[in-house]
Amino acid sequence: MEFQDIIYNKYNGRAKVTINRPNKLNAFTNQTLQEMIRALLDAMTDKDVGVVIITGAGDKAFCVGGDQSIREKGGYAASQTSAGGLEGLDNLPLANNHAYLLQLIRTIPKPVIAMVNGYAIGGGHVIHVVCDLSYASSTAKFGQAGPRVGSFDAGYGTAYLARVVGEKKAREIWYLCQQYPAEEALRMGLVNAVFVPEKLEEEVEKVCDTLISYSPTALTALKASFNADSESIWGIHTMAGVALNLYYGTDEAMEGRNAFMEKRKPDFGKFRK
Ligand code: 2NE
Repeated sequence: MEFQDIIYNKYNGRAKVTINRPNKLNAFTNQTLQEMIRALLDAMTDKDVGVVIITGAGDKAFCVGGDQSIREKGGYAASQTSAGGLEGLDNLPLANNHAYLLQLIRTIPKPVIAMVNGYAIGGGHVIHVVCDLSYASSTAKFGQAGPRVGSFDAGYGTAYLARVVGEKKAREIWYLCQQYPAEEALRMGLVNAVFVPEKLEEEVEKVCDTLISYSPTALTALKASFNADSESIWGIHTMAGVALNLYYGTDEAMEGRNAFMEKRKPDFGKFRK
């Protein structure tokens, strides 16, 4: 399989998806998301794959969400689907591709591990949140950026996050847009363990060995049962996606995006109703 924005490799029962845009802190475009979806569909249907790992290239970022440099009024620029993309999905808004990716991570009947090697911010943070397990480098930083940059990722980003860290913490994460170091993420139950950067991959490989040695059907049934209780959040997520696509057409949302790109403080005051 040919890809432009990700590296996809399979070995010893693992399928590994590495977001490969390190010079953009692994921010995603439609192309990136479609490639991730294609890779995960392959991992889902390959019976030699028992566990999936998602990570980012380089030592700075796991993923920092949508690529703000291609965001315009109305949303992110459509990708010209090239090798690795999903033909026919290139005209879908980025928020929809992101939503399908999140739902696929939940649906794939095998454990999906986020190996968080740096910043996990915005839509990149939500990718790790929906993974079955998250392991972080001690240098990783976690957080949401929406209200600061004119965006929101409600549904899995909010209601599901609240199940993971509790309502108060989830609201704080979204309302204040702070960045949380890995050790704090561990304390709030946002990640399963933290390792020094040199050990992260080795430790994740050990977890994979364990998972692969266990009954795949038992793991599949367990994953489905954990999902069942939170499945209605997919409905909230798709509804919020409709709102997000409308919001992206407003001057208020553009003020957030433009302020970030121009490295200035946003002026949202005039939009308060
Ligand atoms: C990621 C973060 C916290 C890093 O901060 P810092 O201070 O370490 O670095 P800096 O200088 O802000 O960023 C380094 C370079 O990366 C670019 C920056 O523009 C900067 O470029 P240069 O000045 O060196 O040329 N960069 C960072 N994030 C980027 C991004 N997302 N897209 C394009 N370029 C990016 C800090 O940079 C930050 O807060 N970034 C913004 C994160 C963000 O806004 N993410 C999108 C949220 S919306 C979203 O993800 C989404 C969704 O949730 C649902 C559907 C669709 C989209």
